[in-house]
Amino acid sequence: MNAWLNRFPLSASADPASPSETAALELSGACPDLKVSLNLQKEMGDRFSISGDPSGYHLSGGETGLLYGAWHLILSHAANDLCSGSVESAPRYALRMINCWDNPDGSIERGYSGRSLFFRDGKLSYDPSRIQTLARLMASVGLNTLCINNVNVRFPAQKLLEEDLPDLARLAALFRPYGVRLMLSVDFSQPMRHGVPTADPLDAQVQAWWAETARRVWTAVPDLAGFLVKADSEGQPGPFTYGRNHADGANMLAQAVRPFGGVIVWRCFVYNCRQDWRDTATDRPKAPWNLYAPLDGCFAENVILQVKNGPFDFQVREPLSPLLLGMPKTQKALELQLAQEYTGQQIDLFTMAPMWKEIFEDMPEDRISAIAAVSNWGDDENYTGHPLAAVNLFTYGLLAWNPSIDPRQAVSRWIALTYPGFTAGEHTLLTDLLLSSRRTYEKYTAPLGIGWMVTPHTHYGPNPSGYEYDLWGTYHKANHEAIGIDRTAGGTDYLSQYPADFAQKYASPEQCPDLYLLFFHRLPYTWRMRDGRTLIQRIYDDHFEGLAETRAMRDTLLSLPFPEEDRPEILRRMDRQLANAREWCDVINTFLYRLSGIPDEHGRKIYD
Ligand code: GCV
Repeated sequence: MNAWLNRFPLSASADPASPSETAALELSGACPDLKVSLNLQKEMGDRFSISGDPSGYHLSGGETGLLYGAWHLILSHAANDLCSGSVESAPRYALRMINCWDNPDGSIERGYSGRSLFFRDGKLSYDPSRIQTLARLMASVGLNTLCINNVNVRFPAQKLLEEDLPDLARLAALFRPYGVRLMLSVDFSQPMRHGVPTADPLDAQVQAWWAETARRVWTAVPDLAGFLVKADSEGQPGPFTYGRNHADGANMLAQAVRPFGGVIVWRCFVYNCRQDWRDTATDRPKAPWNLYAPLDGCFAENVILQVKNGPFDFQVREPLSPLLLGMPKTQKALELQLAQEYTGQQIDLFTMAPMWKEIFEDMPEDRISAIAAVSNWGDDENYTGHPLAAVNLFTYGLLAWNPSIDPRQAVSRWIALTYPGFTAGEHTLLTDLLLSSRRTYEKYTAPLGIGWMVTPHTHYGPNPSGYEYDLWGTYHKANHEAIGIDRTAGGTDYLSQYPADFAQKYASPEQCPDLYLLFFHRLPYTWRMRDGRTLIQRIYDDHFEGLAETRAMRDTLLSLPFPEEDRPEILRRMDRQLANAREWCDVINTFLYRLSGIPDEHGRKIYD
């Protein structure tokens, strides 16, 4: 098991009752040689302050603040960087969430690390010691909210609000001492399972059903964080059926949960998933803004709109979703995806911290009030399938606490905690490799922001025409002359959804950053890039480079002294990544060569 806290066993007899008690236990278990006096100041909440030096520290904080402060000390101790002086720390966001897409049958939608840690055979069923490890993993990096079930709520997940409530209460009790509050994804049409003839949010019977349901649920789990809702999206029910808008739907639920301090996290991933590919008037990335921006200011105080980082769906590169820069009168959460659905499925390496840095460079931190990420864990022994994919879970916690973290420092800290035996040189090699892995993956997959050249449905491996004549609104429209979509004023006008200064960066193909070029522009293969290369040559070069970098990555990994429990798995997955990179490189280059008829200037092998 390669989780970073594997080296800090909690004593088997320990059964903490509260986060502050957990803090004391964790410290005494992990750092018996460290003298720490704890000072509980409830009003500090998640915040903590530390003063002292390695001969003794004073740690003050609220119930959870002490826990996060304790982990700060434990991890600093383990990474050999305990400091003298004082530290004050407060999280940027109160809600630091993980969303699991786990189904009651134990499967995980877009899960790449085994089966669910919570569900089996239609109900909650778990190993308490693994739950404790998960809770500790979350607490150790300051994560505090966990939605355990899939946003696609399919029967029998509804039972979590019904006869499975006592089981839910038992699970919540396991997480509570670690400062982790549960959340549930709910089915908007659930009242109809109980004799209510409609799920219309303006119907009094519906409102009464949700109010009574909230009362029952919060009686069983008094600190439940709230409900997460995917409505009117990819087959999920929602207010549209009744001619109502999403503020009507979200506010009705918000009213039901408000007496108990609950929030409604309402997802903005809504688009027409039955588009006709012949329809050029519809441009999928425009959908979230068109739907939600007019509703700014209409949502209740305890509603948070959860917005994916890009306007499509977690592609290797997308511009920032315009919703994240707009809707000033609405609370928003940024949604990231740790599960590597389109980004290598925890076979290929894809370290996300550099990508998140770019997101926060485009979006001031105060535009959002919460943060969420789709989980990348499952019941594989090491939790994340690929041992090195744990870096994304760890660094996400650091980011949720402080979005200005430096990606290099965050990744380097995870390596120090996970592979403490590495020399400084080995440590740097792995840090560099992980930090460059996203760019490498990007080079050998879909070019220059175009996205969507993956194998349909599984989303692993190349299939450039796979989605081209399908219903999902994800087209590249490559023909013999050109590729890409014009999303400027002369095209679909998606660009106008951004503030003018932001839009300006992308408006002309001459100025648009290369990596976003084909997201915003349709260009001939002979287009001259700023560096003098033609567009097609740049695409060929990227693909050959991506493959060469993957080969080099393999050599580096082979040279590193990973512990025996990780090494075979890392190398096995690396071989699969290399095969995948080769496939992508050859398929994309061949696809575009066959269309364009333009050979590689360097005469490298492209199949015809
Ligand atoms: C949970 C994409 C994924 C779906 C996922 C959906 C979402 O479409 O492929 O598996 O459903 O996003 O975020 O709701």
